[in-house]
Amino acid sequence: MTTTAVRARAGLPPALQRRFEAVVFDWDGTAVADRRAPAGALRRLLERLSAAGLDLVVVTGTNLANVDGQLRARPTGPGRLRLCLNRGSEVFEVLPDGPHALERRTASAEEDAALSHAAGLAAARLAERGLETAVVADRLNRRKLDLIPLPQWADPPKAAIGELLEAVEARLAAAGIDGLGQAAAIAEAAAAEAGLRDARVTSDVKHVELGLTDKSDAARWAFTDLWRRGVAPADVLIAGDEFGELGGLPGSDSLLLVPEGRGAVAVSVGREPTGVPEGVVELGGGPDAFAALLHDQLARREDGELPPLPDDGWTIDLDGFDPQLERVHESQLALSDGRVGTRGAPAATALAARPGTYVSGAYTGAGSDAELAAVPLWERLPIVLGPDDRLHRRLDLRTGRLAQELVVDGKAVRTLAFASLARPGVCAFRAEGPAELLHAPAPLAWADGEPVGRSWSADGVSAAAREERRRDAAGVARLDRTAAYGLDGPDAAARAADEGAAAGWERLHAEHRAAWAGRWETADARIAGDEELTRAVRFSLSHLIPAAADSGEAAVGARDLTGSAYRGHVFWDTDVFVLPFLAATHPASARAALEYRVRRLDAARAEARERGYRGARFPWESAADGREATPRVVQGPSGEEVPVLNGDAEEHITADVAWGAAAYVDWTGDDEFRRHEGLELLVETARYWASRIRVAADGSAHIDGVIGPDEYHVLVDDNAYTNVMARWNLRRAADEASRARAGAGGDEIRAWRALADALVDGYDPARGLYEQFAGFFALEPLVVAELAGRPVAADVLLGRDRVAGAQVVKQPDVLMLHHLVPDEVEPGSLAANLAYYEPRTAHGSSLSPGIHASLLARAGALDRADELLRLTARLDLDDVTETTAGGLHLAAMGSVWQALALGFGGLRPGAQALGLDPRVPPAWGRLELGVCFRGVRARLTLEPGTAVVEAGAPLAVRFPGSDVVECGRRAQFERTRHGWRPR
Ligand code: IFM
Repeated sequence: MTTTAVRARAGLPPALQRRFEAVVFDWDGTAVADRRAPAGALRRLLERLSAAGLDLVVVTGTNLANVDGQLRARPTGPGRLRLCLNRGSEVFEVLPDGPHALERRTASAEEDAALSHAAGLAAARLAERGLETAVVADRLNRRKLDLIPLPQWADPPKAAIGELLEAVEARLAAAGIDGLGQAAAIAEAAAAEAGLRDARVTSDVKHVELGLTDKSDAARWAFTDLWRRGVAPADVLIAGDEFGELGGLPGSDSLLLVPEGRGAVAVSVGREPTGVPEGVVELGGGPDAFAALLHDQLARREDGELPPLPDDGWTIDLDGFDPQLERVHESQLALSDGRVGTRGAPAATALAARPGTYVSGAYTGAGSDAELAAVPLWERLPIVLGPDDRLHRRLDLRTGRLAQELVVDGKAVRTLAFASLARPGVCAFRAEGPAELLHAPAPLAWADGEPVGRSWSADGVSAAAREERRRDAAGVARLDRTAAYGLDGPDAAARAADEGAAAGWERLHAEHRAAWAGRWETADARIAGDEELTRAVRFSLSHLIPAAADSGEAAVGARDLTGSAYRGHVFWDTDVFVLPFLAATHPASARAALEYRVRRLDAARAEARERGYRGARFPWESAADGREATPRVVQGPSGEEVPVLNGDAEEHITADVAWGAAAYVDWTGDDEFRRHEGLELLVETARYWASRIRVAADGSAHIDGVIGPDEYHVLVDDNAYTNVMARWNLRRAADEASRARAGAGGDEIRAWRALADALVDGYDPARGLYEQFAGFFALEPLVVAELAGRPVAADVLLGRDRVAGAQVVKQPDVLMLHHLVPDEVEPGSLAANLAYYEPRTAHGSSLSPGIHASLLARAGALDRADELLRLTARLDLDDVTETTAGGLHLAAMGSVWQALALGFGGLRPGAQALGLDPRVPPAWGRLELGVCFRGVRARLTLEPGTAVVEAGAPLAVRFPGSDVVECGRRAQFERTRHGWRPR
């Protein structure tokens, strides 16, 4: 940091003594003294700030020729320079080759006529009082009524505004008008009389201006745009010179204080004769002071200062170090970009901590021994955290960044880490503190602190890291570290690390933040009346967003890359619980998760063949090679050996994989996949079922000896879930193969349909119930809800043998059918099956309560649905099942999204339209959801009686019992006695 910058900083008020991520500023009087002032120094400063990653937004009433003509900045980024001009009517992005228009709001012919009419009326009203004004027709969206008393004021310098005001007020007083405020009120009344809706009446002292837009529109645009780049209002500095009243009117820069920017820091560098509104920092000093502020921001960035992570409702904070809960906390604070995941352990070595970095698809060992490979860590410092030291960790859910503050032996170290969502596989770490605490012997290290070096490679996984150190004038040491991981060999890892380091920490940071913000556009969900529930829901979404990379293949394990439980194996959790979220919010990631299955189709064929069947049989658990990886025994609660039969018998996985592929097609409309890989998956899985099904002498078809989703009952016959999913699989394969005229011949297709029709499904029309498997209704009748609080591990509570002989269900089994394939079950059978099975379900799996929440919402039982949604959303936050230490329950997180989107929102990807059937609990007020259907991104605002669809392009929606409605960019519907109708 230069000595000038140190001096400039020393004089700044505390609110400004920090790093900002964006500056939104006024032009005339703030950035430049006036329009004739030389701006060369400012140009160079803004270009350097852009290169250092700061976003800059000019908001001014004037036009492009004036601002760009004076500034001529040509920034290279990563910080963006945007010009919001003409009082909020135009936005330009300035690139190295000059300004490019981003937005332009032009008045329609009607609006223009209304403006003229309003301005004419206003001029007439003023004239009636003896004040003659000329109406100046201005570009785009406004008319100005000239108040200038004398020609010498035609282009007044900013410094002379006080004198001009006096002269104008004298002129108004002569007409009996009490200041600018009253002149504006007269114009406002005229605008209303002329029927001009939402007119903006302002004054720059020279004129009274009537317009369709003003600076507040520009500010609103700026904050929305910054939010989309991952910059929260709390990270923004607003600078102006006229916040206080002028001539009875609010200062023009007070229009920058819009609700969208609540939380931003505002500073005035103007003279402000009437003071500034509450909350605005009064600095004074004009453009020189503004330049000093910018210099300070530049120095902070060039010194490598860490960006703050403000607590704006999107963070998870953990204070202190609790050895008992440490591993739970590390899972909760895990970072991932879909290719590499890292637990949120302290950056220092600490007893009881279990740091870990995992690379997607990187396993060691084979068969059931295959487990996620341990790779060296990238976020370690050479510090040991003792019992008296302090630790605070904050995860920003919106941008996937983890900040830590450690105080070790009284010395403070701060860090920030992220796994780049913009460059999956690349991780960035920054630390500041005393040099000796940052000086690790090598950038890559093992969990116990043992140094590894700058590069590492084993078992096909490679890692490389680069480091840069510096020290600022105040003596604070700083460290930037970039690491890269991958399966493409050491050269690729080294190249990615070099490229990351060359891009620089600020660029990595800015692009990562923007990538996250982009994902929230379609992934966010908000329960307007409940910020704590919203935060818990967003916690789930924030771990689902980076669950899968969006190219190549993604092996998404049950705990993804947040912990080593289940050894990183892939289950149905991915296809059925996680994939719908990805397909409906970021299809490329869903496609990568499916690619994992596509590339293991041969392994699945081998599984089927070796068991004497045809087609493809997917393994219950799998790792890199796609072969069965389920352990054969596990240790029971008292250390006893428990045989595990799931690998042999939990066969529904084969239909689940097919279902995931179909769900992806239904959400995305990806025809290429549908006709090729998707068809192959459906056909090969159908072939498996066709060879697996036993046809009895009476012609009925059966599947014997399976385990359904309810794992308390093993080796059962005719499990309703397995049979109906197999039926669905055969029928969907038949439909797709006939439609494509490929994949299977007519005889085979006919045989599939016949088998599907013959499969028993356990439905008892008299009771309206599906029997979970043959003989279930004859088991000991036990209602677990009456025996214990739930969730409960009923097999532990009652013993494995007792639950095996009782009507106690671990997780939805029959009910999964109502959730996944409602068209395959008896119409109207949801209520009876919910009423029967839910009280008998222990919710002994984390996969259970979220699906029930979804179904209960569909059935209109909103209170219980809300209760189970809350339980699921807090499952890992509260470590409800005491298993979070091993990693987050990603499938449960997927079920949180499904409960909201499919349950409460009633979303269904239909053939011609997105199905909608909202059931919003009145206590919630409003449920807001993002979604992407067939390439169209939409935002849904759902209330008990209304639904608003805002889409980036025309979107077809359908409410139950109604025709398809083609929504434009915005459509509103209301619930009537006859169903939902457009309003
Ligand atoms: O796939 C699940 C299963 O349904 C219940 N036991 C845990 C598995 C992995 O999450």
